[in-house]
Amino acid sequence: MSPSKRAFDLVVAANRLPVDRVVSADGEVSWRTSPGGLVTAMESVMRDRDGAWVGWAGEAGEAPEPFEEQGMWLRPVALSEDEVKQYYEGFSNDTLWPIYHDVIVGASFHRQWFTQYEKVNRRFAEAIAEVAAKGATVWVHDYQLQLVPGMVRELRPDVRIGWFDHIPFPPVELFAQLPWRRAILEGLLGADYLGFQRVADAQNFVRACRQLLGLQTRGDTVSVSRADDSRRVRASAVPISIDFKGLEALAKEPETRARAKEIRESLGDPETLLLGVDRLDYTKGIGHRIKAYGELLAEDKVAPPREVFVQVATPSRERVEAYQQLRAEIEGEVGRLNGEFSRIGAPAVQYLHHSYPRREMAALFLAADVLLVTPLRDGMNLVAKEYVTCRYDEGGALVLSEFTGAFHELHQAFVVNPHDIEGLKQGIMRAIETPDKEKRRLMRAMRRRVADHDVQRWAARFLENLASAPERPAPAAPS
Ligand code: GDG
Repeated sequence: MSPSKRAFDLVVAANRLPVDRVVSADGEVSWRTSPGGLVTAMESVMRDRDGAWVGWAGEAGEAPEPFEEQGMWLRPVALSEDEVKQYYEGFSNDTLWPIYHDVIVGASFHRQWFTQYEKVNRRFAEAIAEVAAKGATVWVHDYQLQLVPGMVRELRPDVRIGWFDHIPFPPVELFAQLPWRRAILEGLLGADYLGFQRVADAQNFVRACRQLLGLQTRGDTVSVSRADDSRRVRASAVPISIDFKGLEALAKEPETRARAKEIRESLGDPETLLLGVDRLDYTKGIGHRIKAYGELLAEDKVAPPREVFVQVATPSRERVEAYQQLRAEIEGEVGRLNGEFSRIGAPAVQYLHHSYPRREMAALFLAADVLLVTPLRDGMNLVAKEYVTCRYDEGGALVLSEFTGAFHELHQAFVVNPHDIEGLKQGIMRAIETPDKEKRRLMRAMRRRVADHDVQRWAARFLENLASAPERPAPAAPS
């Protein structure tokens, strides 16, 4: 069989391939595993299986030929410059992302963007159909590929199709704004099983099917009944997690621990090091966090160098206007606080618009006394789980927004509503002032939760749910 005609029992599809193209100084091209939760999660699933991954390689233009990398068959999907603008930056990140995150910023609706979204989703579906073996399991990821399940079913009725939603699924009142709501729901209903981060997300989806498509629903199951297609589709919560063992081992390495110590020293060994780590995204509540911290500085409840606040804001979606505006706002606010409250050698806020290697992230987590996770809406928030995972010493405290998926699992966090600035300030102060012994107890409980519900368990649960999804009813006997 020629390499381009290989067929696989497990096919994963996500907007991006799990690798980045690296070109060395002498022009040699190689591929490096890209950082991020999805990749780490799926790596462990793909490791022992005969699996293929369908996704965009990250550069506009022609796609590289399919290739094998780290035991996976990678099938790149091409995107033109226009498609990147309209399918990815436009429809995915400027229409769907705001609607699915409670319209924290307004969504833009352009018919042309949806046309491109449909076109690209079809290209993904065709690539999946090409590499899936007979009866294969197909696992589609996230909001960029919501039409893919239906398209794959048309092309390949023999395969089993699952979809996992990494972000929230909005209440029907918001979802209903989308002029393309019917196409999206019908696309998703092409799957046998749909996985969501929270029970509420799965319920929102089921309700949308009932109210907008008039379908019958019962509990977590939607009945699709068309002349040519009569099935039941299940939608339930399978919250994502992280590779607990792998990350904890990295945090325990002497090099990471030494780096954590060095970070604290270089910040003047503060009594309390507060940390935020987020993609620079308006969903993450970075502005609310900075506002609350600014008021604590003004009230002299915190002061550098006794308290130090480090905010890592990883560059993200820099060509989308809302993200450019957000960056200007956050950087203006950080500048204002530093102008007012910094002392020579002791800045009030240390702001870093960079992305860092994994070890550096683990060292930062290990160094931080308080982690601030204050999103206005977030599917899960892996950073919260990574923090408790790195704290093998049971030190540290987590301030956690109730609008994250993680809130539904990490009950021992210092819970805040980021819209309530007074409450947020109190949450931060409680995290600083609670006695260490009590904080240790809380941290221990959160660590147990993540250790028991790690990413391997998440993937296994998703695949079990997919395998046991309601079977297609036997076709009626001819009369
Ligand atoms: C979406 C959903 C859901 C960040 N900066 C660096 C870096 N990161 C890593 C973090 C973490 C991941 O990126 C970010 O994951 P989050 O869950 O916090 O947020 P999103 O990117 O919005 O992810 C979210 C997730 O999908 C999974 O389903 O939880 O709700 O929005 O792993 O550590 N990693 C490195 N350098 C950085 O500078 N190495």
